[in-house]
Amino acid sequence: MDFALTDDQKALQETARRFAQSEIAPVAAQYDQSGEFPREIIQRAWELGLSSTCIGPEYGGVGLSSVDNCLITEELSWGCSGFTTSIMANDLGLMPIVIAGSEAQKKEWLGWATASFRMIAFCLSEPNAGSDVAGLQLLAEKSGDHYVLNGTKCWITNGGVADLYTVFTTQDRTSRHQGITAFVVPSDLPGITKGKKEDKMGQRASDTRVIHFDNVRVPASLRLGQEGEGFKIAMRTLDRTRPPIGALATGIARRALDESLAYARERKAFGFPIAGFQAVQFMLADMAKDIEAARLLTLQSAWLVDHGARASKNSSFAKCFATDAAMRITTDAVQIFGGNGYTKEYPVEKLMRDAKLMQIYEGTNQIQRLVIARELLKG
Ligand code: COS
Repeated sequence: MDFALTDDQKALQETARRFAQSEIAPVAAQYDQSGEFPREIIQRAWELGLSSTCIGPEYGGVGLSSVDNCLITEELSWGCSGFTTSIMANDLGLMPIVIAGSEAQKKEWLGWATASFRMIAFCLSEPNAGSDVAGLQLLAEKSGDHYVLNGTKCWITNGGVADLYTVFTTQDRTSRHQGITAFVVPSDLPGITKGKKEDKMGQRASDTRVIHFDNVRVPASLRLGQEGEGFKIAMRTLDRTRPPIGALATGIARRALDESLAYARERKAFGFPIAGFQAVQFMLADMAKDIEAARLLTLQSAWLVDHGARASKNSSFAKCFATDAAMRITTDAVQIFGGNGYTKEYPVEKLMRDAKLMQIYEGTNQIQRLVIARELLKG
């Protein structure tokens, strides 16, 4: 077992770290306040090869491994998880094409996504089907050589800014997972309308919206895989995209620890820096220990993905553990900062708000536990 990174991985990590420190962190609070989408900065991340990393070189992409992607993601998220969610959502949106696209579809759409800067969104959740994917209702009715899409998606990251959606539909609302079919859908097709940007508690730089599909005619050539294969495409996608969510959470947690260490060394109480008090030291020690565990689980699940194994259980370990840890760690960071931590003058309240979303998106942590338990009980 070798825990050492290769020289290429170190260089990649360094590129992402410098980008996060110089381009993201200095403006993160400003975008958090305004809720604007930082398009130029996201584009620069793409230009550096830090976004859409799952596209292989045969289609013009950088073709990073899942481990490489996790290394980048942790660094970017140290700068701001809202920016990083927008960057990583491109890979989430592209992954169904990587997994299930025909060679012709890959050439067309992955090639298109590398030819110039494009934003992508993964459209799975609906107002009445978040955790229960098999219950989704967006209807795709066959009409000659087209499908006609009607329904609504919600909580779509990059929803308002995406050029392309991967959309999960049903052809029969009663047939649960067996009726689900996936499509590649250009976002400018007639009948697609975008709701307002959600006014979120955290990760406010990322653009999250409702998307309505009203008689949207999608050519049959844009169907991914066969009719009825959409559910498994979605599940296989999430198996691969949950490790980077672990990395995103680890980045938030690492930032909270860095801020806490600096503050604890400086802030005095009873005549001494609070870093000298065991009550604070124990919190710092727990933070560091949990960050290390989160990173190891994350990289292990990414390694399994890279080795072609079905990584459902380990991806859920990583997503669930790292995001719960980030919530605890950012809450403790606010505690270490005391009253100051509860104000926007200091960076830790934003980290705590940002961390909360991590326990909810890409499958709530209750769903992760359900996936883990089912895998265990399979025997
Ligand atoms: N890879 C491949 N196939 C999978 C799979 C996976 N990871 N997980 C399930 N399947 C298959 C099952 O083997 C089963 O196949 P058969 O019909 O051939 O037996 C089929 O898919 C249905 O699986 P299951 O019965 O487990 O489906 P459920 O409806 O019970 O739902 C959960 C499973 C809850 C795990 C799923 O709905 C889920 O992941 N929900 C959370 C969604 C989510 O993360 N949303 C976030 C928004 S996207 S950012």
